[in-house]
Parts: sequence; structure tokens; C-alpha cells
Amino acid sequence: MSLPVLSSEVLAELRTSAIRVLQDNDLGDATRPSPTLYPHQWLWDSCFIAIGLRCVDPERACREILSLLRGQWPNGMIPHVIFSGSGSYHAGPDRWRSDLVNTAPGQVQTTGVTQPPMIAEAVVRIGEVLDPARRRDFYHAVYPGLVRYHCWLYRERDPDDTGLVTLVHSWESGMDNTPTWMELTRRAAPIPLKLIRRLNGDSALDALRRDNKEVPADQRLSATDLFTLYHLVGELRDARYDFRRIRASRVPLVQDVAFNAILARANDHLRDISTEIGEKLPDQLLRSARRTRAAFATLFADGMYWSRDARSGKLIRRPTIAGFLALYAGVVPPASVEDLVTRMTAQRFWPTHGIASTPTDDPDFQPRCYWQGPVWVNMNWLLADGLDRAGRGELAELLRTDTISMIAGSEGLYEYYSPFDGAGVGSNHFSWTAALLLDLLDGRRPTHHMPSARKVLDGEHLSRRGG
Ligand code: 9WN
Repeated sequence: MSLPVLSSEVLAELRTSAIRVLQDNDLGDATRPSPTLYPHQWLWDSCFIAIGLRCVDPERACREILSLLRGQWPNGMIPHVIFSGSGSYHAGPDRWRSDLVNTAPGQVQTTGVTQPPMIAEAVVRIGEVLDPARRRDFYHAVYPGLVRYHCWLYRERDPDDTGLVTLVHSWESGMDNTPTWMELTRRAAPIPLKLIRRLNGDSALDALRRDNKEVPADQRLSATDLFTLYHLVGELRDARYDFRRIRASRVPLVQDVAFNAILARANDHLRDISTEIGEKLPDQLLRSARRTRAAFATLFADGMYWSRDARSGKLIRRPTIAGFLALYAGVVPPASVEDLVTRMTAQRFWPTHGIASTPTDDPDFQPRCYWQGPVWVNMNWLLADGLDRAGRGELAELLRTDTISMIAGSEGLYEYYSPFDGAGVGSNHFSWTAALLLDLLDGRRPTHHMPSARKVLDGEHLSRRGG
């Protein structure tokens, strides 16, 4: 299969539909991820959205980021969802009851956990398109909140100073049902859910869920997994979202490799922001940031980076896309880059379209199911950025072109895509796909002939050469 030709008409149409999606999902100063399934504001979604918005409306991009800070808790946490839209969400405010927790902000309802700390990246990307005076104003406006957030991550979630922050729910990872997370989550399931799972009774439970009205249940996580996640939210709520109390519960705890990779990069961006506005980051934060980079060596084994079960101390050796984010973090020693890139571009991660969230030979792989196989545009964006900085610009470009072609091959802008045939699945009219598409399209010239990405990779000339 060859990639669709990206004529100037196709590029223009893609751009128009991306802008329309962002307009339709605009809630004022925030953007919902999609019209029905995700009607509120999500943390890392808003960051990706802002990265796209800066291409069409930099001031609106600034507001997207500032609107995240209105949900910041007094302790510094920026929550994973701010309930600001009007639609109903399957894990809405009643499940979280942030209003009962004295650390939660009074004015808005939020969840009680966080999500990958992409804000500093978004801030710097927006800063790139602002004139210097406006950039400094914007940096001044976000800096205190950003510092408080990074300090909270370390103070609350890394009390032992390991350099790696610990997540308390798979929703914090943003990659909700990767095999890594589900392996631990399933162990913590209440006995009735374990039994239903063993008896293959998931479809009976499907009638009770609300998240499968727009997206078919087989494209989402299984019912027993979903109800286990709800159960774990209950445990976190009972612990008042306090890490010391959560540690004493049975909730799975994970030093998530992708989250920590994003944090490592965010720390670098935060340092650049502070330099530009003449502020000095707290020494403790600078020390933690150094520890994070160094700690990646402890997540490396057999040529891959893995998440760690923070309770047992063991690496969770289920290969997923998450480990490749070490490239985005910039923590991979030059001598290991080639090997990691070879793993990432292998057929099992890049069959027709890459990069699959779960490799095609994993027992849990399903090409159309959420984080159990599909390609996600935000992951490709992060990986392409990491490849550029690892000196693999040509491969980064192939990944970007493959991503645009994959999106162009489906009608609509989807949440995720099958790595086999590029079919759009999950929620349609999805904001971060639209936003990152705008960013990927920026300055792109029409391509009149493109062989399939797989053929280029098999031709070897990209897999061994630097960009
Ligand atoms: C739970 C909004 C979010 C993304 C996550 C994605 C999905 C939520 C859900 O949607 O998760 O946070 O209800 O399934 O996994 O990455 O931020 O787009």
C-alpha cells in the first residue's frame, strides 16, 4: 500500500477540517477533547490542543493553558479533568467528590489525580510564536503555577527522592489500558469483577456502562477493566487523594516510564522558561530534575525502558509504546539510540502505520481497541520530536508524513487509528488529533509520490542512517 498523495488541495482540506473540530469543541477558554464522550477539559489534551492552536490563534492558545491553572489545587496538583463543560461524562464529579477534600479548589469541580505534565512543553511551543515581550508576559503568568505543580509532583509522589514520580491510577498515565497498567489493575480488581472476567462475562456488564454510547465497547477498555478503574477511584477518594494514605491501601502504584519521560522533558523546558524571565528555580526542584534523568538508567533492561511496579520494585516487562518516550525525554545514551529505534521501527510496532501503542504480537493486542494496539497521534508527535533531537530527523519526518497520511485516509479526525489499515476508531471529531495535525501541517509542502512508510523502512536506508 502506498501513502495517499498529499496534494495542496488535500493539505488545505485537512487544515480546514482540523480548525473546524477545534472551533466545534471550543468551550470558551478551554477545549473539550470530543463533543460527546469527553465534554470537559483534560490536562494533557489541553496541552496538545494549545500546541495546535498556536498555529492559528496564539492568544487563544495562551488562554487554553491559563484555563488549566484555574483548576490547580492549593497543594499544587493540576488535576487530570476540570469539569467545565455541560455534557455528562462517565466518570464525572460525583465519582471524585473533589468538593469534599480540603485540598481541592473551591470554585471548580475536578478529578483528584493528575495527567502527564505536558504544560511546560506547550508553554514553550506557544512562546516560540509570540514576540519577545508578549512571551515574557505569558511566561510570567504561568511560571508560579508551573513551579508549584512540578514541586507537588516530587514532594507528593516521590517522597523517597528516587527521581521517579509514582502514579496511583492508570488515568494518570493517559494511556489507560496498556497491558502494563492492566496487568497491575486487574490484580487489584474486587473479587466479583475477577469472577466475571474469568467467566467471560464482560459483555453482560456492557449494558451498565455509559462510555460505550458513542464508541462501540470493543474499541474501549473491557467492562471489567473499566469497573475496576471506577473501584480504584473510590479507594483514592476514601484516601482523600493523599499519597501517604494511598500507599497504605491496595491501589496499584507505578513509576510510569512515559509520564516520567514527559516530566524529564518538562523540567528542561521549565528551566528555559525560568532563564528567560530571570527567575531561579528552587534548588530542591533542580536536584529532583537531575535525579529523574539519572533514574532512567534503572528503568532500562534488555534494550528497552520499562515502567516499575512501585510496590514490588520490579520492572513491568510488557513492551508498549511507553518505553520509547525515553527518546522524547532525551535520556537515551547515544550508544543505545540505534537499538531502541530499530525496536520501534520493527514490524510489530510499525506494521503499516506506526507506532502501535501495543505491539502486534502481544497477547492483549487488538488493532482497534484504545491503548491495546491503535496508533495515537499525540504519541507520534512526541516520538517524532524525540527522534529529531536524537539525530534521526529523516525518520522523524517519515513518522510525521505517515501520521498525516493515516489521518487523511479516514473521513473525520479520530481519537486513534488501526496500525494495520489506518481505519479511524474511537471518538470522532477529536481535538488533539485536529490540533497536532495543524502543527504537523505547518509549513508542509505537497508530496506527489510517497511509497508506504513500511517500504521505506524495509529499504533499510532510514533504519541505519542518521537524519
Ligand atoms: C480518562 C480525553 C482522555 C485522554 C486519555 C484517554 C481517555 C479518559 C476516558 O480520554 O481517557 O481520562 O474516559 O477514557 O485515554 O489519554 O486524555 O481525551
